[in-house]
Amino acid sequence: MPGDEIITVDSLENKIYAYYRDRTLIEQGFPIHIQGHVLCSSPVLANIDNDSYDEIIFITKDDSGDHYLNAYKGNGSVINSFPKFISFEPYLEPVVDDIDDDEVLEILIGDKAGNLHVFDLVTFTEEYAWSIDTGYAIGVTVFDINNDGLNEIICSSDNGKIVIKQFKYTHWDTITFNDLAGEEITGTVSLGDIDNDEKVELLACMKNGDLYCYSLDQSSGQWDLIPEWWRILGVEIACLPLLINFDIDDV
Ligand SMILES: [Ca+2]
Ligand SMILES: [Ca+2]
Ligand SMILES: [Ca+2]
Ligand SMILES: [Ca+2]
Repeated sequence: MPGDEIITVDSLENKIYAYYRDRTLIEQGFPIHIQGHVLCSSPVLANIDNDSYDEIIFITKDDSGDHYLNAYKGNGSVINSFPKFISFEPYLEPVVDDIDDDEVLEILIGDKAGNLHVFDLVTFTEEYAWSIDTGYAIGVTVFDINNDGLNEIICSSDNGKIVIKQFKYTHWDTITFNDLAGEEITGTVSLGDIDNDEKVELLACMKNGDLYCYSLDQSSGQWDLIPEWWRILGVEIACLPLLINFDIDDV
């Protein structure tokens, strides 16, 4: 049924198609095509209205160059009060998660001035905004790196730094990685326990073909480079393979 688990695909014709898991094309309400708008992001799925189903969320740009956040239900209908006007030029693929433990989803969107904006997904009021060091935010991921039940925001920037924002209820801590030798990261970093030692690893792919892997020492808070996981792939890497199981108790 529409709204059941689906796979969405954006096309070069600025349309979003949706498929059931058995690869059947959903025809009711799809493909989504907003006339006069250019699709500016891949779709992300998140449950905005607290029913049992995810909505499809994506950014578009209209003829005058204004950007909008769009949200559609699985039957192709628009969610009330969307689209939302975005007052800056978005740069990152949007990421949706609850980053401040209030059981309300936020959406994270970077801009070309190097800031990361965090909005309440439902009301689209801006809750937080940070400048990401001196570079552009080129990738962001949300993950509980220290297993304390609170998500961290891990943001990679084009100047080879990784900035981690850590929610502390009264404030946010910032941890900056400076160890990447100024190499350009290809985008979002991946996190998970890749060697099953109950410590989380961070994988970052560099444009020069290197793959860096760091392990977090929880007691010192230091990220240690794991030499045996440092791979020189020797080819330019376009993106990072995803780690499938993010549960740090598991492999
Ligand atoms: Ca929903
Ligand atoms: Ca929240
Ligand atoms: Ca945490
Ligand atoms: Ca590990």
